[in-house]
Amino acid sequence: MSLSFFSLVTGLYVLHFSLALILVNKEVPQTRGMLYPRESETREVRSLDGIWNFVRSDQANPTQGVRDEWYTKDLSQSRPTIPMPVPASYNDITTDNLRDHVGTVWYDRKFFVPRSWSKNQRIWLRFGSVHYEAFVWINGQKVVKHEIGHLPFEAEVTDILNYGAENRITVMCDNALIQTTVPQGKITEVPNDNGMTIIQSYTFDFFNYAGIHRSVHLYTTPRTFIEEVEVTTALSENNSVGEVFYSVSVNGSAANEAINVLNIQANLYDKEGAKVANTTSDGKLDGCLKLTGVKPWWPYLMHPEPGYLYELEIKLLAANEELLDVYRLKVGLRTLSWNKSQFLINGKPVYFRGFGRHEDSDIRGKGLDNALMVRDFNLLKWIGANAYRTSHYPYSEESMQFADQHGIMIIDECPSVDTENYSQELLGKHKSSLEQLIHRDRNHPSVVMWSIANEPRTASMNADSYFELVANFTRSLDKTRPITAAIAVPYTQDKSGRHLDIISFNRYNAWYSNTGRLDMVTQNVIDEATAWNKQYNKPVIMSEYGADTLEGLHMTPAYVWSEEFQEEVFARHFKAFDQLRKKGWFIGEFVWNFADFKTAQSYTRVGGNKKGVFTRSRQPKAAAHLLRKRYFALGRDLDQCQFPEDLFTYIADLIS
Ligand code: BDP
Repeated sequence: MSLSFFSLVTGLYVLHFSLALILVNKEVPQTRGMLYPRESETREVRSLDGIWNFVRSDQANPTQGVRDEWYTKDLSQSRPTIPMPVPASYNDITTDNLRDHVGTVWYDRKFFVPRSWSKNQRIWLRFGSVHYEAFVWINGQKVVKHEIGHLPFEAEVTDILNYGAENRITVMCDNALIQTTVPQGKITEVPNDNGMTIIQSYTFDFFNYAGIHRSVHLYTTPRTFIEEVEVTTALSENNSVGEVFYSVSVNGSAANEAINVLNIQANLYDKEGAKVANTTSDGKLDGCLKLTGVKPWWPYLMHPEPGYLYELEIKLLAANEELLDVYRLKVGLRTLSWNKSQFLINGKPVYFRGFGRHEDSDIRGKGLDNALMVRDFNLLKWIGANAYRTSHYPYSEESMQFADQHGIMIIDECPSVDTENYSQELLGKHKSSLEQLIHRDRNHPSVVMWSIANEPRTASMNADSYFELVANFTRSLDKTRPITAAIAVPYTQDKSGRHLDIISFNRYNAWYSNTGRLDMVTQNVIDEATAWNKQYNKPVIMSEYGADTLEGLHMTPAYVWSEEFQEEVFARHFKAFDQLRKKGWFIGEFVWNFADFKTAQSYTRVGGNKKGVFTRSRQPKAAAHLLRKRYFALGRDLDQCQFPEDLFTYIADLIS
């Protein structure tokens, strides 16, 4: 072997090793507390939502506010402020180009803390979510910092507040996404007409809305209080006997001897308010409530009474029976199980019929909006869907509660989109996003699956060990739900599927591939789904398919972007799905997307992504009526649901 050949081979070998990343499974910080703020006889909740004062930093000088300590006085004393609604994304509120601002922005407001609140209790400040990174001060003192949007965070502020007086809260929010944030992005400095400017780019297909996206609350707890409640359920005897296992954590050292021994009194009430089970623990913080004649939690259209919820009342008692704290939450009794071909709820196989969605609307962006949420659930029920994926990040806690109540199943996705350039730091944050998500959502009966990523670049060499660590970590936090990821790389290249329980794949036949070719949909879908199943021997879901559609554009024969084309694309997929369903391992179909949504500017997007079955203002396109007929037909075929009276338009008396 010549020397030059030897060094070439060595060079390649070294190159191979330098590309293979050795990932270490490091611990991630554990979330504590953060129960959804609810009033009770021992707790008060106050909203800080409203109009706040707002300042954007100079893009070229994002840390100026911190250096100049803007948080030590009213923002208006440092810079002219503008009014900004909370909760809302700040991007689409003004008429100048705040939309494309990159870097930090500042919010502040004043609020009173009543004299009746005192240091005899604890006061907590809680944010439903701030995107992407938040730094919070009260009365000039730093109270909390949090990274990763769409997830709650809180801090105790008891010792910082002025009681019976005015207080100031200041928030700095940073929307910058880099290669080690979740999701990832890139910041580059480029020349423009005024010299140099900063550009934020990202590969994911939704607008990087930012700001205080969900509600801000102050709430009180007693000094010794219920910090965590974790609930799991079991059903037996043909779903007629139920068990609710609860586990409580208490925080607060006992200032008085009497509360050194704590007991939990747990009461379970049905929908009518009748007590159906109760226990009192003896010095323990966990236990089980058993009940007969259970009404299990069923998905919408799988049962005449879907989304049945009990109320679990947790009372923390001192040894002398003194009531220290009370927290109530809704509980649905259901079981989940899965195998190589099925996913079952309460022992019954599930066929998912749903959507990928976005939290997105005109003006408020990703800001929590109850009107929009209720409208969306009305539309989901109108169209006969039984599920959606929280593509591509955790949705509001309010919507999770709503899904519980309405029996809509959720595939709960963490904010990792288009995951690539795997690194130790990214792994840590990705795992942390799942830890925070599972901690927040573990008690929701509607959550039936965790999605650990959307369209990760799983063909790359490091994806195997990366996703093994992410999936194993997720499993270590919750063994009661299966794990999936929405994969888009070809099955021949994927390195993540073997770490999942259920395979989900996204594919745009007749749109991104074979554009306009309606004759190249059905067989391709059948072939690809079958190949995924063959490769991994696991249940398969088509988690995205669809076509951009401009409402009101009609063309026959069907042509891309027209309403006719969207309907045809759907129908060709339905045909594939029906053949796949017969194979026994195909368990669901999710249209992309529920509604049109905003994206970054691009020549492929007219005002955003138009693959919605509903417009951005939540009105149906023609395909919505078609999809509705299919979803109800599936509901009747599989789950014996009733058809709504207006499902079919009268055309003629065909019976006589
Ligand atoms: C998929 C992505 C989704 C996009 C969709 C599209 O998962 O976020 O919006 O494509 O391009 O690849 O419409």
